[in-house]
Amino acid sequence: MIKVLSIAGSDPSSGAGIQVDLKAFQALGAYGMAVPAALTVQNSRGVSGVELLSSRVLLKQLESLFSDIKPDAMKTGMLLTRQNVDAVASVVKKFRVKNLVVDPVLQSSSGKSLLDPGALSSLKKKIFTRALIVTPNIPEAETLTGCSIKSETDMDFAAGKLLDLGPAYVLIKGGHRNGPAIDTLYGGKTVLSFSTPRRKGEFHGTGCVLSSAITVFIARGLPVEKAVEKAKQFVDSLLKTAKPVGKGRTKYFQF
Ligand code: PXL
Repeated sequence: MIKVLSIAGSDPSSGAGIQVDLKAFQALGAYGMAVPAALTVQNSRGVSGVELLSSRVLLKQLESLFSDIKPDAMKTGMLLTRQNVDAVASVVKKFRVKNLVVDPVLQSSSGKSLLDPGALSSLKKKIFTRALIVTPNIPEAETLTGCSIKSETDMDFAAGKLLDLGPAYVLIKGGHRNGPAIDTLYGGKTVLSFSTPRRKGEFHGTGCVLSSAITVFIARGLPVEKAVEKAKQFVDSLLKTAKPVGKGRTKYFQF
């Protein structure tokens, strides 16, 4: 049995965060586990609040889990505080987590901050260093590097800066740009681009599902290049059938 873990925020509408991560793990046939790092107050119209959870309890949960069930791969999503980032980093170090997928969630689509600005340097210094792959979208890559990304050259430069922080791979997601949705993977022998058609509408949880699917494929032992390719195809298949679930416009995935 393949076991995977998500450490991320809770989205009660269950289109993002640990709830959707578990759905993706299940859909891909893995045994999914989840530890919440923070809570959001959220419905299909957006995030209206963010609540802290104790980093001490987060650490206790992770220590308890890792002393018993070691995941084959794990991902991090919304971590909210520097204390949470530090707790996750200490567990990654102590239990020598190798297959670490880091989705550097910074903001909700509605603009709510999902990571304190004071946690950025810890995330880069303590988590990125130990990551197999980091998966920022363009706005996240801009914040993480301080570079503005307007062209392919800018993206290559920002990816280089992120790779310098220590992860083996960086996947920059171009979904926020116009034209086809092109994600670019840096860190292997060659730079690889993955393109899928742009689907109509706004979607909720795309980044969460992509990083969860990458986590499952890595846990299965696929090389990162193949894991990203298959995860991207998985997300595209979900985009085709996604539908609004509440009063908001954003479409949610039906697994
Ligand atoms: O998509 C980013 C994201 C991640 N995790 C949680 C979220 C969101 C966006 O709203 O709520 C918990």
